[in-house]
Amino acid sequence: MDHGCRLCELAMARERTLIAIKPDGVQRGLVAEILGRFERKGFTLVGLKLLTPSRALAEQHYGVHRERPFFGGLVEFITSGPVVAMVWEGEGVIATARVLIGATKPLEAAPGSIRGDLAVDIGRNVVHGSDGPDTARFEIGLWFQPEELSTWTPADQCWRTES
Ligand code: D4T
Repeated sequence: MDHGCRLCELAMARERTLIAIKPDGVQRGLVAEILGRFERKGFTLVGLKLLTPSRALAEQHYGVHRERPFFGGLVEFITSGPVVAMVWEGEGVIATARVLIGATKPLEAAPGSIRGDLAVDIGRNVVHGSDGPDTARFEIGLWFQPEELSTWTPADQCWRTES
C-alpha cells in the first residue's frame, strides 16, 4: 500500500513488470521496435532473454484463463516459437506499460500504442504486459530466476527523473 512515505517512494521507483514479445512479434521481426518503445520511454531493462516457453510455463502464465474457450489455442500459440521475455523497472511501470501496449483487441487499441500500431487480431497481439503488482511479481518469478535480473541504475538516470 502507498502511504506516501519515503519507503513507498523507493518501492515505487523500483516497481517491475514482465513484458513478453509473443511469437508473432518475434516472427515478424518486431523485437527491436517493441523493446525500443520501453527503452525510449525511459524505463530500465533489468532482465532479458529469448526462449520458447514450455507448455507448463505457458499454462501457469495463462492459468487465470484455464476455463476460457481460447485457452488451448493461446497455449499452443505462446509455445509455438521463441518469445522475448523482459523485466522493466521504473516508477509506475506496470500501469504505464499497459498504456504503451494498448487494448487487448488490437483494432480497439489507440494509435501510437504497440498493438494500435502493429497488430490487428486479438490472437496475434504481439506483446504481453503484467496487469497489476501481484501479477507482475508472480510472472517475474515464473519467467526469471532471481540471478537473471540485474539491479542497476542507468548512468543518465538524473536526466530521466528529478529525484
Ligand atoms: P496479455 O495477457 O497477453 O497481455 O493480454 P491482456 O492482458 O491484454 O488480455 P487478457 O489477459 O484478457 O488475454 C490474455 C491473452 O489471451 C488472448 N485472448 C484473449 C484471445 O486469444 N482471445 C480472447 O477472446 C481473449 C479475451 C489475448 C491475450
